[in-house]
Amino acid sequence: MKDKISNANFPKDGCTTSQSKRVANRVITVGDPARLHRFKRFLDAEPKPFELSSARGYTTVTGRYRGVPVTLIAIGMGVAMVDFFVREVRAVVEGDLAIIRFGSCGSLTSSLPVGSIGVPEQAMTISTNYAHWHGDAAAQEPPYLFSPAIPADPGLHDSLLSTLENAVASPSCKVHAPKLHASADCFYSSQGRIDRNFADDNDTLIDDLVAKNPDCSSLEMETAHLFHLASISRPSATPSRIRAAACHMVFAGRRGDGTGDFIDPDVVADLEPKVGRACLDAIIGWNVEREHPPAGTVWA
Ligand code: R1P
Ligand code: URA
Repeated sequence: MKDKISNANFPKDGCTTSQSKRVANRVITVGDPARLHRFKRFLDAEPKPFELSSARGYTTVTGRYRGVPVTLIAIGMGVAMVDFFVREVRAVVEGDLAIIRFGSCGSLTSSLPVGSIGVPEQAMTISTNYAHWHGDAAAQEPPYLFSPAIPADPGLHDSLLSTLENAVASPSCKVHAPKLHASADCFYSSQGRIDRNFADDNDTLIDDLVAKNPDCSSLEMETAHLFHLASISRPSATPSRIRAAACHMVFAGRRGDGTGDFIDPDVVADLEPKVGRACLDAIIGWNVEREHPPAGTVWA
């Protein structure tokens, strides 16, 4: 079944994302390739990590961390990029996949201040409802749609949370486990940023979101789709599972007391390597069933 899917739908020599088959069962994904380049130095020097940047904007580094095969992949921004990444990695990796996303977010509550870390238990989506602007029933349609909550893998979430609490938490950096995070399909309109050049109809979006989802604490763009794909992956067909969890550094205050706050670059420089290392520690500590070393000479 898996071969059929790969052969029919995916390029023969690796994927659109150009990860080829050199992807480990344990994956850390970030958005920004610069973030990936800053923490790929944590990988073991030997065997020399495999590295590939694709024309489609993915950067993949596969190496070992404390002897365990791990892949780091920078995917850029947005739902489409997560979707290519997860589906194409699933198509080429045998066995279970454990994926941790390490990203940044905006905060909707003063209990998750700028400079803290959120490790959400669940994530929902905020999607542009095009029917609000187009078609016969436009007047009746709301501009944005809120999905139900989609859980992270509870075990991987707990393991990531406790690793971050031990390694990163300090008086100046709290590690929280918000019940709910939201991933929007855009950075501006569907995250409630006002742009007078467009009729986004989003002036009340953040208030509506929080009124309907009082637990929703933060906003970014990819995590909910990652949790969604992990939860609908078909263990019986592959046969294997995808387990996913995420942590976000809070970059911006979007609501309440912290509105307008933005993280200091020095705080990012201090936090990012600690969080990156904690993600690596959590992923290698996780028990991956049916683990296969990635293909390629250094892995033989
Ligand atoms: C927006 O600036 C980007 O930052 C966040 C959002 O999800 C979006 O991709 O993620 P990264 O910090 O992973 O880039
Ligand atoms: N990433 C987002 O998508 N939104 C924010 O507010 C901050 C980071």
